[in-house]
Amino acid sequence: MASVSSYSGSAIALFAATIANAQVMNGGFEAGTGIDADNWTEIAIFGGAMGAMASTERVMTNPASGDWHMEMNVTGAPDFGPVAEIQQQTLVGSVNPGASYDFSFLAAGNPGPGTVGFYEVLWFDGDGSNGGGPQGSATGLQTIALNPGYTPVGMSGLVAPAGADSVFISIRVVTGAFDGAVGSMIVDDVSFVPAPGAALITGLAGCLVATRRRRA
Ligand SMILES: [Ca+2]
Repeated sequence: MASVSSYSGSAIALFAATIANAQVMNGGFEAGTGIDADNWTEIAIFGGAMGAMASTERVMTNPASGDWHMEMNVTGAPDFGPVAEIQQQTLVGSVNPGASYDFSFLAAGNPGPGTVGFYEVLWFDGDGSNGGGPQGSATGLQTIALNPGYTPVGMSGLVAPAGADSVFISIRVVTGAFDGAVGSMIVDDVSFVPAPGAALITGLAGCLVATRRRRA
């Protein structure tokens, strides 16, 4: 009996998390295999011959919620400035033109010399009905203020343009091409959801339409 009730608790928690992150899949990084999180592209760009390194891994060191989060580390060298990044393109139909959305995540980090965190959300045409690919930037390229503790990051009231059916999310940390350039960033609870105010307005508009139809 104990195992049954703990299973239903997990199922309810999972259901709630799915609703909260309706547009982003696996925004809390709980699903995955080892260091690879499902639904996310994990990128680590480094090279040269002088020891530059980058890593992007799902880990359990310091989650904001659940058991897992993402960790990105960069170490620069005189011949290379590395990049550690996560990306996700949401499903076709996850965004409706004209609707308003809120993008948010939690980030913390140690911005050593030369290190900056960035994020950007691009409107995207995933089914190719409007030429395919990016349909403009929702947020512009934004820097992330990195503090030792998790801090909310993001932007609200993002209105989807005509031709957008999804978004492309990029969160990354970069450092310089010099000795001593180093930094790290952790991320959890990535969310891209309809703005609550917009949902309310849509609901009210629906009521007005229904009222008019009834009178007619
Ligand atoms: Ca998590």
